[in-house]
Amino acid sequence: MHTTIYVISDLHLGGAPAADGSRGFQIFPAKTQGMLAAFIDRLPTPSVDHDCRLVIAGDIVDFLAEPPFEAFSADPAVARQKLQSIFAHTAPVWDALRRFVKDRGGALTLMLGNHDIELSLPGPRQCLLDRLGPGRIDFIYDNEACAYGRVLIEHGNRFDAWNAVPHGALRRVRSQLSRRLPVAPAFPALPGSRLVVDVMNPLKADYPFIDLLKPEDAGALPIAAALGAVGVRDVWQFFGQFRRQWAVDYDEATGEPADQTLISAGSDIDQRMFDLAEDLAAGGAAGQVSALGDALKGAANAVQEHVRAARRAALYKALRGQLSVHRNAFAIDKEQGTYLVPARRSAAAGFEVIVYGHTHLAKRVGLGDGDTPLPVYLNTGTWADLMRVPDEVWEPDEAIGRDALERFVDDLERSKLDRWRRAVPTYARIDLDGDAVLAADVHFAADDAPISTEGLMRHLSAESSHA
Ligand SMILES: [Mn+2]
Repeated sequence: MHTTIYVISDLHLGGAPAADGSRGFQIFPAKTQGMLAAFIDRLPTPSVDHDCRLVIAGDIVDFLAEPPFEAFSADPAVARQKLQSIFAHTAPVWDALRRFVKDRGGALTLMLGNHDIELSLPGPRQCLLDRLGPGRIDFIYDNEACAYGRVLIEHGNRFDAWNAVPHGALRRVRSQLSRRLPVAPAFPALPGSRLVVDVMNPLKADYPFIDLLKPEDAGALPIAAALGAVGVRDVWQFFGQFRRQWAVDYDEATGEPADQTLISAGSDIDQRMFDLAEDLAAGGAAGQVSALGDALKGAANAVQEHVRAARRAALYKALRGQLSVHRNAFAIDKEQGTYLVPARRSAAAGFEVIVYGHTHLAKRVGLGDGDTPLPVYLNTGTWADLMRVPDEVWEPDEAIGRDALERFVDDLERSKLDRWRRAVPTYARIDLDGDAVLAADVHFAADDAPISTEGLMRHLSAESSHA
């Protein structure tokens, strides 16, 4: 029996379009919805000797983009309403999934991420299944990974200290909710979600690019501080408390991400990013920035010229402070240790293909000795929009870098985001004969070509098709 498994992730479906028809809180605009629906309709129809499975490996929808904005929608009725609103704004995708499952007999596996944990609550979960079925549908939560023979698939957030879900706590919430009993203690919002709702969302009116910075971790702190965000210190403190209080709740069976070699809690990078953020919020010209943080909540674009200049200087410092993180973002064969270390551990346990999402950056990294195609680590990338900072910003020559940044920020402030913002949808495809892996790679959805760094740069810099 042949099986082809397609894996996509990080759709972040949700958010209402703005009143003027622009994207508003959507990072998955209508055009990409059409592409995704076409992709799903193109998937092979299963036959007696060839099965076809689609796995959507987390961050399917984005509850953080739905008003009223909160880091976790604890009230299941509210979560349900948000899900209905998401269905209404992204109907072509759900219609295509339903055709695949119900009309064509395709197998669909849904996995929980970190922006869609409310999907696991009893009410929303039933809503989701009703929208898609009947048919062969699995919904995987409670921190289980998906294993198909020697293929391991997971969202990848459990290795990210800002966005790992305390699944033990989430399971207790569900157990209470299913009996309509009061939930105590309340489910703790994730630090990454607090960062989105408390720090980044208020910046969106003036700096719509802010929600393209993924995943939400310490790297966003200096940028937010540079843009005059309030609440950076609060979120940092919350992060520290959260780690101490909930570390035991990540994986009840093995305690795995409590293992400091796997999860990057309190790492040097986190501390350095926070220090830089503090520095930017307190120091010199940028000091005026925070003092005027309230301007952000008032009329959009009411930011004065001298504040704007201060913010640019601070933003330049913030971006330059993250050079090492950004440099390899679009190199498809370079992945952070945060994800490679656990992927290697899974390879050592016998898996030949390890697939994560979450980072929004498509990758293919060989885990074997030499050039053997297996074992391999794949990252599915994202169908949500990506933002590329122009290369010149990283130039060793500061004058060139500053100049490039000036132009970049000009565009961002004028909401000419289209020049820097692209959807470059990707998917992983794994072909199996029984348990034997015949092929495993990540492809561009636009032309089905295997990903390459050159191809990715070409897609990112292509003339905007959004405009
Ligand atoms: Mn995620």
